[in-house]
Amino acid sequence: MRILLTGGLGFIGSAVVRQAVQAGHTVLNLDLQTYAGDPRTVASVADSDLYEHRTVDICDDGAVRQAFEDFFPDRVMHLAAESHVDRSIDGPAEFVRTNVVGTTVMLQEAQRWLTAHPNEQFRFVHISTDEVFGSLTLDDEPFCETTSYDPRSPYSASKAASDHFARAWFHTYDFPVVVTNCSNNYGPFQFPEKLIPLMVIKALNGEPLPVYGKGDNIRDWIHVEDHAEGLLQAAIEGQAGSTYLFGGDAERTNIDVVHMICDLVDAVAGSGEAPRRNLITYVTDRPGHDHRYAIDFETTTNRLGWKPSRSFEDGLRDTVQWYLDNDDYWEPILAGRYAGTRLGSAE
Ligand code: NAD
Ligand code: TDX
Repeated sequence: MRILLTGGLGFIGSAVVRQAVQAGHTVLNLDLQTYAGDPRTVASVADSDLYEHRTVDICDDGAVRQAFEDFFPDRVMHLAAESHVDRSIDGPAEFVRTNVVGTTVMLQEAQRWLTAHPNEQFRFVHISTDEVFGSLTLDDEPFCETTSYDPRSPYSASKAASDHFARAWFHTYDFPVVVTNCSNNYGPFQFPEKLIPLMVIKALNGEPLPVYGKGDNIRDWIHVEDHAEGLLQAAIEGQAGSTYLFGGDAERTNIDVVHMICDLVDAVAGSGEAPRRNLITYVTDRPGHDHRYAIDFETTTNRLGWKPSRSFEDGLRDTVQWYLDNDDYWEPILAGRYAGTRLGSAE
């Protein structure tokens, strides 16, 4: 495939780039390199003839149009976004710009290009999140393809809007859109504002571990490499107009996740600060904090043959080890563009 991919210097996009290039696909990566983008995430493939990066804002229609004209893609994989719920509480406007306006620019320029260069194989894969479906109680059934949208944070509202625009392009213009919605990802190269890397790094440094509210919120965790495999399969085989859900089959409360991280860090990093469970500090809850997300991905398994291959226990152990071995990835970030401070407390 010739994949025009957005957001490929970020956490999930870079995993897709690494897998795609290793599988022999040609990738043009459009990424503005915001605070969340980092070229080190794709260093392993950056010298390949199959890979090119351009510093492009997805809201810049001229630059996006030029990329289509130069590259002649047969797939678009659109991952560029503002992705952190807490930042969306502090500054929602940027989420509207990137996630809503940026997505419509990508759809418009892709459609313009496809109209001029018809290709039956062409797919526009729009990558989204389970947060668009809202918040579950313990008794609710997991989200599925037909669950109604009920976004509750500025982040999830902006992603929901972008999903609606993607589907509108399919229904209105017969443009071959595929939408994917996935649960919480974890793994190497995740920016340290997110729960798992933040807790691992703070535990390694012997700092307080800020758990929001009572720590009883539930997330379904999927390893980023499992998600990237699913996304590439959806790009290859996905039916235009279809939605594919990806989940990790690993629902955990936040406090259970933090306990696991404390115990793993105690085991791999030595006993200096042990037991690190003593570092846990309950802090003011996230405003509008969604209680539970859970995904029923059986239809995706039936249609794509995909299911996650890594258990949360194995994946989390490997991830903790990765952050321990790669302090040269996160130490400069903490010394520069994100110091590990609380975001989105609305205080
Ligand atoms: P990330 O924040 O790690 O990376 C986002 C990337 O987009 C960065 O490289 C950034 O430089 C780039 N970007 C931001 N604004 C841009 C712009 N205007 N133009 C071009 N590039 C821009 O995000 P992530 O966690 O890798 O998430 C990727 C996608 O997957 C997002 O669409 C997100 O909503 C979705 N998603 C994430 C998760 C998760 O758990 N992280 C789960 C499901 C879905
Ligand atoms: O310091 C923290 N303490 C804490 O208790 C942080 C950063 C988070 N939390 C809680 C909030 C959530 O219940 O941990 C849970 C996970 O938080 P995040 O890592 O911020 O993820 P979440 O808000 O669930 O959203 C993530 O999953 C879906 C991604 O950031 C989104 O991009 C994705 O769409």
